Amino acid sequence: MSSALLLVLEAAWAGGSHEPGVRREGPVQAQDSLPEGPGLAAKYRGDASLAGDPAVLLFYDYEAPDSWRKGWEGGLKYYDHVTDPAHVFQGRGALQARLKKGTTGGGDHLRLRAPETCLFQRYYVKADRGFDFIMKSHGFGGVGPGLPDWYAQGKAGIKPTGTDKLYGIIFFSPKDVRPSLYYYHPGQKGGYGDHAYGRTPLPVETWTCLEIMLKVNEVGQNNGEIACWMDGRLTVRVKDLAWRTTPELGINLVLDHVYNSVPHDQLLWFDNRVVARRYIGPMARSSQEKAAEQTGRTK
Ligand SMILES: [Ca+2]
Repeated sequence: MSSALLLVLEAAWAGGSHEPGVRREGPVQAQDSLPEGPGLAAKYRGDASLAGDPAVLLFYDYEAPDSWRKGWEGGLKYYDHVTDPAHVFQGRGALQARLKKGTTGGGDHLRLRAPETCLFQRYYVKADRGFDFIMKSHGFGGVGPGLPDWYAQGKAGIKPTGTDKLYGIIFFSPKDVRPSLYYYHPGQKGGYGDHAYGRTPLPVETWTCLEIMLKVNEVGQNNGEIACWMDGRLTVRVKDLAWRTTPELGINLVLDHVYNSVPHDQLLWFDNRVVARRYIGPMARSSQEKAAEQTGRTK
């Protein structure tokens, strides 16, 4: 990350009706601040009809048993559809990821119809008790014209050229499982991608809203970015990235998690996954619904 500016943010905002109060480390200009708290989803209580918003490209509530596999290369075989209310965030269905001891897998992707320049992806995740595994979660990729889809994920250890690929994904850090960012760009130090670590561990046995943004640079400028939010709080932001040297390289892949050598059986649940051209933010809920969830957390 030789030329990129990494900003790790410690958010004081705790949700609800409070205005964001963010202590920033580094020279952040007010005019280029990223949104926090409520976003696009605030207009659609319970995410109802959010799928129809013009800014939304993909929406998954996992209510149907198997339609969520459609279009995904690899078939998302490590997921089961579950309806146990204990593991559903919203509605009647969610996905359960099975990470079996000693297994390696994942790395699925969905191809977008046309390259995009800035996308957001929000989802809810819940880790089982004892979850301690380092793994990648959800993110974005891009491959240049004529290159196969798998090139973005399948060329690990090779630095991008600015015309061939880009890659950015949320991953859970070693030891305390902090949602963090892992990304490949031409300015990275070595063959493998750069890391930018969040500070807040992923809580277990409770739902957390994660969101990632990837914005490509304008060709000839280093104004690309990647950022991560937890429950509407901006937790990691990397600026000044030059992802590409040609306008033909954009974001054309939505990525699903990859994992290697699982140390012991682990489970994760996912619900309400959205890809949009605008900041999405947490799901809008009534005060009663929030109170019910808070009660559940303290049990
Ligand atoms: Ca659901």
